[in-house]
Amino acid sequence: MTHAAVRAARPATARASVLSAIRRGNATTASASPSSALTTRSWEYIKVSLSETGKVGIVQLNRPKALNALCSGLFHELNDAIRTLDNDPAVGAVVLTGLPKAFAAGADIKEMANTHFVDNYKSNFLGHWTEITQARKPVIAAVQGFALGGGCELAMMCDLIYAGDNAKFGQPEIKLGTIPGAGGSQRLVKAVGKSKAMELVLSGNMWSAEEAERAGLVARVFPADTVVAEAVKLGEQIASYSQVATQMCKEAVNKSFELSLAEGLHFERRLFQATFATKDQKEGMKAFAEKRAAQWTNE
Ligand code: CO8
Repeated sequence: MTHAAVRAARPATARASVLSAIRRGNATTASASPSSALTTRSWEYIKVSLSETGKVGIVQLNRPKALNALCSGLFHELNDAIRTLDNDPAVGAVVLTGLPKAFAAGADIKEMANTHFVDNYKSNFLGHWTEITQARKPVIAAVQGFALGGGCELAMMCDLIYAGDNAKFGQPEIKLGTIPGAGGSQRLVKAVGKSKAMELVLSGNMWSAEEAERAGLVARVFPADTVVAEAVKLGEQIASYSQVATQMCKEAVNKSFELSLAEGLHFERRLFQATFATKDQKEGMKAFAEKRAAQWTNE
């Protein structure tokens, strides 16, 4: 679908209501949630808000002077926020976004430029970057502007990527005399295949949002100013389902990266069978037969 068609297909009122849902300070229904403390905490590198329903956590990388370069402190804050949102029963999904010009322009080059191998090795330098991949709740990346190096890798650590039409994806580490260090040579291959990954990693070139979508890196492209609202809308949809089934869906899809087809199918079948031990499966199928909306208890 073209951007014009996407715009036309979305009623203005729906757009407005989604946008109003992410206005900061509008999280009235969420005040009882453990995550509400995140929205008032004083952060140095991020901002956290909740959707109007309180069911979607929105984490915004906010280091504008450095185009959201990913310094160590930023990752500590990000991990704190994601951990709290992930452990909050009121939250069903998380959106991770950046600024209009940059989702993140990579690891902080100035911070790491003069570090050395032995120290980095001993301290497991940047090892805490991958904590976001441990989240059990779905994390949706909403990317505007540059997603380069570690920024592209961070987006790939999320469960799926929505891109604004101004997004630029790349792994330019080769231009700095180094290589991708957080998935650019691994997750990228799984997302787009060897030839396209090689081209991006070896050239250091950037892909437009359309190229990234064509390659399968990005699920959908939206006009840049609507991508966060669209990600929140998807988060609300996900949060409206059973959290148990959602967690199992995410776990099963992620296992496909690690297991052979036979092992993966075995894992999927066991999880599918396990859903029949949940109240939500009973409720979901009963509600279907009774032609009513399911009332999930997340049990
Ligand atoms: N690190 C530190 N500072 C940065 C970074 C960065 N990655 N990117 C931009 N900045 C800073 C600039 O230095 C500048 O600061 P100042 O105003 O103080 O000079 C400010 O942000 C604005 O940047 P520009 O003036 O360069 O803005 P432009 O619009 O002209 O250019 C670009 C935008 C093209 C994005 C450009 O800034 C750029 O090329 N940035 C670097 C991109 C890059 O190479 N990223 C890869 C970094 S390496 C990496 O990510 C490895 C990850 C390994 C993870 C390992 C985990 C275990």
